[in-house]
Amino acid sequence: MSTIASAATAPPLPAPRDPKLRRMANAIRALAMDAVEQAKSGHPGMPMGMADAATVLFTQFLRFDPEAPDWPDRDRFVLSAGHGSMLLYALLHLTGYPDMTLDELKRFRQLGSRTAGHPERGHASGIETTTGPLGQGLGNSVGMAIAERLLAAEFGDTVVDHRTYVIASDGDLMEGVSHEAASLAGHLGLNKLIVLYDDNSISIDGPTELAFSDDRVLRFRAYGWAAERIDGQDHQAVADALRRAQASDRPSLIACRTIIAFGAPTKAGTAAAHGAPLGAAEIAGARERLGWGYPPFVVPEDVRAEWRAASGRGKTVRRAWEARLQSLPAERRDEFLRRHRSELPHGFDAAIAKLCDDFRRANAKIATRQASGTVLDSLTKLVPGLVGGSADLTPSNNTKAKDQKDVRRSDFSGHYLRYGVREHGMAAAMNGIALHRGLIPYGGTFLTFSDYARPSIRLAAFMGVRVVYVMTHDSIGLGEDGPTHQPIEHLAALRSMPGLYVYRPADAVETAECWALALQRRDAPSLLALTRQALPLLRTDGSLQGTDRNLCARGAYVLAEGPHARQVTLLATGSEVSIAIAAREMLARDNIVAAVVSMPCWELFEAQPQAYRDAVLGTAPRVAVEAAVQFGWERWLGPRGAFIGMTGYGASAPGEALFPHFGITPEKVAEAARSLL
Ligand SMILES: Cc1ncc(C[n+]2csc(CCOP(=O)(O)OP(=O)(O)O)c2C)c(N)n1
Repeated sequence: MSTIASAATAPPLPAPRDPKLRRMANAIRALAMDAVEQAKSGHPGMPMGMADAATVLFTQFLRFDPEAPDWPDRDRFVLSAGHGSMLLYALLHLTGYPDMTLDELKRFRQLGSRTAGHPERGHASGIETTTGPLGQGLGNSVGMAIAERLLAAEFGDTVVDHRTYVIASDGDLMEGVSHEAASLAGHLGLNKLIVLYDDNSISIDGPTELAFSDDRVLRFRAYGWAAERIDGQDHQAVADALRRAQASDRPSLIACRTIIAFGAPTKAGTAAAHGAPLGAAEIAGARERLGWGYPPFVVPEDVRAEWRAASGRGKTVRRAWEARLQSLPAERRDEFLRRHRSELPHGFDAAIAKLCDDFRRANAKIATRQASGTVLDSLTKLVPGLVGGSADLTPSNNTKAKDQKDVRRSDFSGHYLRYGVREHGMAAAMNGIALHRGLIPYGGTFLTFSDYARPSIRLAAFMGVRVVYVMTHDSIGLGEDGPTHQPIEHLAALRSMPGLYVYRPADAVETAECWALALQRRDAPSLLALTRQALPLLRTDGSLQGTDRNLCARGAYVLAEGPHARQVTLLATGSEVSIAIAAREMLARDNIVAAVVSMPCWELFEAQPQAYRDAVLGTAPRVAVEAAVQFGWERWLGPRGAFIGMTGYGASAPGEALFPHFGITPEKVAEAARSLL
């Protein structure tokens, strides 16, 4: 006789303590089952397991208002286990977010619907961040909680006083980025961060014990969190735990023991319910066991009314907040609102122009990382929303401005974050800070370690958020640290990422211009690739460049033109622009006319009209020089081009020795140019 339960023989469900809340949760369960079934794709298990905990959170704790989804002092809710997106869509629908209609639920995972497979940001109001790649949401939530503390310290807790709630899964807690993020959150004592962990012991491969045996509660306690285990399907237990978490002086992890696909007669508690439709028989059995006798996508009026009543609470809270905002002095209020509109302050352009002038006047040979530090010394005073930081490379990245104070556990009045050696956690937190709004995060590491942050950089690009990566030591020019630290393929890899603006300025003036462009672009991340080694100032000629025009804004421009029609065009970025300039002088001695094009940002250049691009690139043969792999340069070289750069990894030696060693010199560039004539 088979011991496997069938839909007919499955034991009845235990009676819930609170039948009303269970019915409200069952609405989520039914919508999740139905939408996944209709799409023939998706993840019903997690929404069904966490429906009770989510119902308690949304009806009794979370402060939100579907009529004003972006109200600045709302609580933030992050679904880090983004595969369970039907949980969020069902919640947004039931609480009355106008974007989330029943039709959208019926179009789950279809082209052009608001209900993407994972809760992608921007598709529908009420979604704070996209979290398909596990662990990212937790990282984002740490950034959001940091942003809340920083803004509260600046504007006061009468206008900034909200919490960040997260639902995370086993997968989230396995991912490395969540370890980094949790460790940082514990260190900073982010007590308004509350994570409901769906402790269902199931992942795709089967029971989590196959691969996951650390004690999560003890681990989070060791990070400095308050952590406890509860029955995640007991509404009272969830509410009590949330109340304790709200009162805690540290971030909280509430491990909610749940049953994946709770209610499903045979698939509950199994990996089969994780990521596939349950099937008609199983759904019918679940409806029966849950006492949900309604057709697909039908939510009875009494349940709908309960949900609406619960979400109606938010309006009163929001209105009270608006009144408090009005009571701020006008100037503070304007500043608060300007910051939330992501606008830069008046005087920004003038400050950049002055920085360029100062660099020109000083005409000093400095590294672009040093120029970046000088830019920050000035901009952090003018742009109070800038929040800097570095993954433990502050003195190398020059990311800390003179007047910036460290953010500390007990003091969030500073604007500089010591992220520790946590590049991925930093990048994920930066996304959260930017998504929160009100602040502009920038963070530093070595360019080669962009790989350690790449999944979060990709999400920044994908979501279109303004974060600035300050990535120094951008080539073999960094020298002695050797090939592990010398980026080779990184520029190509980063340039291949849609939506990311990669800047590689050639001198101090270009560095200031690229910083301006990065901050002016509200809807995309930017990455500044900066040198460790000193570079000569190239933009010395104010009359050629104009003092008030940002030449980097078009991505590439002619830095040096011939006295006559050019015979060759030398293309370069960053530290190699000065090599190209030197090559041009060598060629001039042989009466060969060469133009030098500086290309600090390919993405901006690509966006220029064809006529501009043609004029800059010219019709003469081209030689490109960049201390990196050629990959990608083909598009600029044309049919008769040559590339001078790297073909393999670097070496440990002083930077000045490495450029000749790898043949990246003016002589080689000139030689390549001659060979094309
Ligand atoms: C970084 C990353 N790796 C892999 C996946 C694919 N994936 C989606 S859910 C999941 C694990 C599911 O287990 P769990 O997190 O416990 O979720 P549950 O089964 O409880 O819904 C995996 C590996 C992913 N979304 N992100």
